[in-house]
Amino acid sequence: MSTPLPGFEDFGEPDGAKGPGRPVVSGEPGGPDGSGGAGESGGSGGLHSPTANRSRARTGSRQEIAPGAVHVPGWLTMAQQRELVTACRGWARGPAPIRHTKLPRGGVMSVQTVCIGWHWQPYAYTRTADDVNGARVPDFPDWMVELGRRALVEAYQDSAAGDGYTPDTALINFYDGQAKLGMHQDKEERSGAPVVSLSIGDTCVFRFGNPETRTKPYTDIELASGDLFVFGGPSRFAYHGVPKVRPGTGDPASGLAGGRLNITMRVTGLDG
Ligand SMILES: O=C(O)CCC(=O)C(=O)O
Repeated sequence: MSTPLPGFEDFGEPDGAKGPGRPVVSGEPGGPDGSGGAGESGGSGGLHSPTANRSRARTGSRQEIAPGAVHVPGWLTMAQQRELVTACRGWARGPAPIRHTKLPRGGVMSVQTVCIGWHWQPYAYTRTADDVNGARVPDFPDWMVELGRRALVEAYQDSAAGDGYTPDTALINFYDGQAKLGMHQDKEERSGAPVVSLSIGDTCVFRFGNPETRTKPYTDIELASGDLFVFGGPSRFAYHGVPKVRPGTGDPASGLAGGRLNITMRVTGLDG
């Protein structure tokens, strides 16, 4: 598919969103405590603020779903969500536009995906989007590496948890109200480093299982706009999926008037 699909690009384009891979807000300090408010509408608590996410999780709501798998509700500020939406919209335009991934047996995924750093297609990573238009995918930005490191510190409540964590790819998925993602493992990476998942827009049901089987036991949780989910350690290769999105549950202030955006940062362990 060579042109961006309707859906992600059409939903509530925020003012000033231009160009691929550049957040519009940069270097803005957070509020007095650096955290920003849960419903803030200004530019406070942007992606470059190292303190923006401090103490943002709703008190007592951080939850370990399985060993090494942690859900942190409300971790991203609204300003960060908007910046991420803008950056992802830029990447969705190209050089390799967002697409419904074709599966080897002829199926097509209902989710739309665009990649940065490395391009994923079933079931390998390459630097060029060979199943789209052959273009090289954008570099993985340093600000996202920093965000990934802060995510690990928060999820594992360990100031050293992000040390040495250098994600080099992200799969950016857009779900309309009907899209789903079947139970699968993220296993094309040659690294056991954690996966950092960020959700924006409509709430979804996220099913998190176990590394052995795509069936039970699993836990269903709701991932809402701004939520962080990290899975590493014994849960790094657990099956997971998205059986349902709840249309109309997102806040357009995130920059998405509808649908759900999910970003998973990973370490490929690949060279070149
Ligand atoms: O959308 C999500 O929350 C999960 C995405 C996912 O599992 C994947 O990209 O492999």
